[in-house]
Amino acid sequence: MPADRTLTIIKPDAFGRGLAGKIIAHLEDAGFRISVARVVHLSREQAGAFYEIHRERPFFASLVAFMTSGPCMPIVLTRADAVAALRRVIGATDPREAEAGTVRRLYAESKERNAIHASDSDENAAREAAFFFSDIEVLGAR
Ligand code: FUP
Repeated sequence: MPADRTLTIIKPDAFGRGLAGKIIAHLEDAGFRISVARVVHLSREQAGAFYEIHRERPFFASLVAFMTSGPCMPIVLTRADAVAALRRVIGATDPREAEAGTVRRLYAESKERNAIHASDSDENAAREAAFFFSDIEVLGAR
């Protein structure tokens, strides 16, 4: 995947509260454009596979329960320097530590129910985009 793409997920807390539109507008205002998007309700197996890297962490079971609690919205976004730019826009994992004006500061409820996911490297962006979308969906328009 080219370095100008990243993967976000509007998580079940934000999606269920009807905040998808506001969050997408926030991302578009920050210069991102939607490449491909869908709404999915993850199974426990799927959520566990997505967060495989955290499987041994104490919060893993709770995180999987949260991520399977309702639909969420994975989106591939494009922008120059996409991965780093999106990390800045979403703010710190814990909304109490997130800077004013960031998505998590505005919309997150807690460190777990934190409204939005963003890939943390180009390598993970490619892996995470491939988790939700086919190559044709991600790269077809290029
Ligand atoms: P981030 O990249 O900011 O989403 O944060 P991490 O990769 O550190 O964590 C992944 C997800 O695990 C977070 F979005 C929320 C969840 N998490 C918890 O629920 N509790 C914690 O103590 C840390 C992370």
